[in-house]
Amino acid sequence: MEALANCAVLNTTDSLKLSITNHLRFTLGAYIETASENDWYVATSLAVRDRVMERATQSRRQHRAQGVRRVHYLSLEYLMGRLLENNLRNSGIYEATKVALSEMGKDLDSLVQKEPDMGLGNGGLGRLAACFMDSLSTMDLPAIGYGIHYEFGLFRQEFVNGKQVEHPDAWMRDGSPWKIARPSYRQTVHLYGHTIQKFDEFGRPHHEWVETKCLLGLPWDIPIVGYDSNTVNVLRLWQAQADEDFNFKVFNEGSYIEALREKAIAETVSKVLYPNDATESGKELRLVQQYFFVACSLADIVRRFKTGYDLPWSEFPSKAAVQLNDTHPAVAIPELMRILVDEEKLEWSQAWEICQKTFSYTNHTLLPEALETWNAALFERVLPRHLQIIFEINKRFLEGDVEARWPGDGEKKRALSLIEETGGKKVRMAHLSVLGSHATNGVAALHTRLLCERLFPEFFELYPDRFLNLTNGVTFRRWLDVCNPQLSALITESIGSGWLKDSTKLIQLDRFADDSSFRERFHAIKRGHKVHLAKIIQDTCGVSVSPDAMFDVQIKRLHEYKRQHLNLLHIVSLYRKIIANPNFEMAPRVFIFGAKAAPGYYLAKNIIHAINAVASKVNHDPRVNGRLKVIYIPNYGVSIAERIIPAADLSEQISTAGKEASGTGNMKLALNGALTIGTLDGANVEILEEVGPENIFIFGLTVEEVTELYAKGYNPWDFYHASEDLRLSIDWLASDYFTGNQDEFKPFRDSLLSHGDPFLVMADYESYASCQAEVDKAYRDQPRWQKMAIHNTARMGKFSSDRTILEYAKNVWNLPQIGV
Ligand code: GPV
Repeated sequence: MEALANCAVLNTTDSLKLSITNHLRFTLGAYIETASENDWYVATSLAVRDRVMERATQSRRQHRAQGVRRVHYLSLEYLMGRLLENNLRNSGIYEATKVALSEMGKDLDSLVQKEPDMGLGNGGLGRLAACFMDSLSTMDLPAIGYGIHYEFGLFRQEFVNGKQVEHPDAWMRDGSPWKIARPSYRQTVHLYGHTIQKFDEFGRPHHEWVETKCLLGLPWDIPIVGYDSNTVNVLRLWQAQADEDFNFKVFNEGSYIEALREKAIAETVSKVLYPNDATESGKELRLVQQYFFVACSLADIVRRFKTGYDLPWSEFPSKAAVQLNDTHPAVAIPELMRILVDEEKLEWSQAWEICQKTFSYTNHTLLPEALETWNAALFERVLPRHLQIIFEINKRFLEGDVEARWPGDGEKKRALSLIEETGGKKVRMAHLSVLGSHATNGVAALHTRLLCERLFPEFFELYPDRFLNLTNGVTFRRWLDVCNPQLSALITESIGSGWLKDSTKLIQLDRFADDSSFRERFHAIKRGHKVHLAKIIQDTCGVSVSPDAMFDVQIKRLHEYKRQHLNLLHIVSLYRKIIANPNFEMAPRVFIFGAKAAPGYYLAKNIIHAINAVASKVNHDPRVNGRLKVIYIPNYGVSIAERIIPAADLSEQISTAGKEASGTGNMKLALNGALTIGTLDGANVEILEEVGPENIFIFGLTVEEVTELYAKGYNPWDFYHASEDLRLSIDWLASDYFTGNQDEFKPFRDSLLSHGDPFLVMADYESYASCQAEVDKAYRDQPRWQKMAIHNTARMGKFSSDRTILEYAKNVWNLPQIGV
């Protein structure tokens, strides 16, 4: 690893041994002889961190010296998972560390398991942010990630009698060796209060925001190590604190306890991640969280601009790009306006131009229930000045560009307004984001097309050049090199190691599909992972599964649009057929689910219960005779995903067409040689283009067919009556057979029938079931299956987040790659 040659001496086994033992002795005060496994994990991480911090400082110094433009990625979620192994492999010291530890009688692979997941995100959006951080460092792009230092990440899921129960996730109860407090960069944030208008000596009005409440933001930095690169960027997470002399009046009046109670309230702001995935909740604390981290981050960016350069404000966008990860940080737009107009006294129009040049926005969903709007009255109470600014932006927009383009057209103004007027005023954060930025992107080709045609048609008409597609990707380091080192080594042996940094090279693996000895090795690696996963399943679920069965995997958040219930109906149908016909032939299958439901999402929880109820019947029914197992792995998250994905044979990507913006699990699974059964939705469309129709199983209605079906009038009962298989399966599931209570899954059945089946499960069922029969046939022809699997791995090069991030850098941020 050439890039690290300058610190080669630090990376020898002896040097690592010394560092680890020094940290054990001097940082942790432990005896080497009696140190706990956790002590060893912490000491090892600190030894790695020392080496990484050195490079973080160098990167920062270099970025500052060259005065480069930086991207600031604003995201309310980062699903980082564990850091130790990733950092070791990315910085090329995994082997040396493994040897160092083993010479001291310790096993690195068991130490890495001690690390709790850093689960500060819900699902795809948060994991995408984590993959992007990896790619930004790997591609030597100057970047800072900003987010919230949640004390509690996404809840830990447990099943009690098959039902989901949530527990707090105290991921940093024991501290974390990766994060470093930066008290000198603390920021103050104002909230609530009211505004007053004042006039300067020339009679010009300006606004002051007064009688606010104050919060402090303490930054924690986490170094982000790139693979084979010199750049170490940081992820900066803000923790909310009460003002030092918080409520000193109450203190002085002797209400010491009362004052401390208020202090505790201030600190709730960064206490916990909201567990809703792709659904907005509209709660005041959520708005406060959003503003808190945005205000801290922008103040930090502005501080760097003011202290680092002596440039006019017009140059601000040439130094700072700010990416909004969905609308969650969109309050950054009025916040920058407030800073420029109220504090820096810029003219409105100049401030607005700076704003639009600075920001860009990624949309991650078309689902109407996920589009954020804020009740204007609530917004005004929390951020009175920001609401005024939003009204002013809106007024100038509607009277300016909109009136010029569609004179006198009230309908167009209603459609484009930042304020929704029906049923009480609401601020539309998506409209604010499109208007306040120079670029809006979707996350897969189909999604971007629908964004332009259906979600923002008027904006697209007005500003067609602002819209672009940037198809998602995943980091091949974590999602192949770290989670599947055996396959990574086989690939490197076959085509060299260049593919880890230049994913287009992966295609060189394609020709090995015809090499039977390669196929055997590829298959043996898959089987090894299945044996390992089988053991995990035995330990966590108490069910034994055969590694020779097909591992059919659906891992993602539980959501009706993702249609775990479509999968379940098909399982119930197979179960029924097996019982009806003891000689029913099928390749043995293990259906594996992993999914958390938002705690308040009643129907999703009912579906979880149904899957568990079916599992407990199927897994204990002797008539099934090994053909079918159903496993629901509890507490799905990044680390367990790293065990499931390398072991998967089949990847379920079965959302209703037009609903999944992209999906990223689909990419990780195909990369690890799982075949996809999927709809023409999200990035599946592009996966099909890459692997070819002969290497994927596509079923179901297309976006256009869905539209036609609704235009004709959709009635799920038609499908119920037309398919005996479907009818018998639904009725059986809703009977008392699975739980002893025939009302248990009534919500589930009602949603599919009397409540109109909003995600077209009934309409797609037959197509899905017959596609699954094709899958069964293909699996029984193992040489064919393995060829298909290798083609999948070889043809995933497009879906590296390095490619995605270079497209952002070129087409949105105008960022150069920095060489050392
Ligand atoms: I909006 N996504 C998510 O995980 N949480 C959200 O709040 C929203 C979107 C997801 C989409 O559902 C996926 O299709 C997509 O792959 C992912 O964001 C990353 O773009």
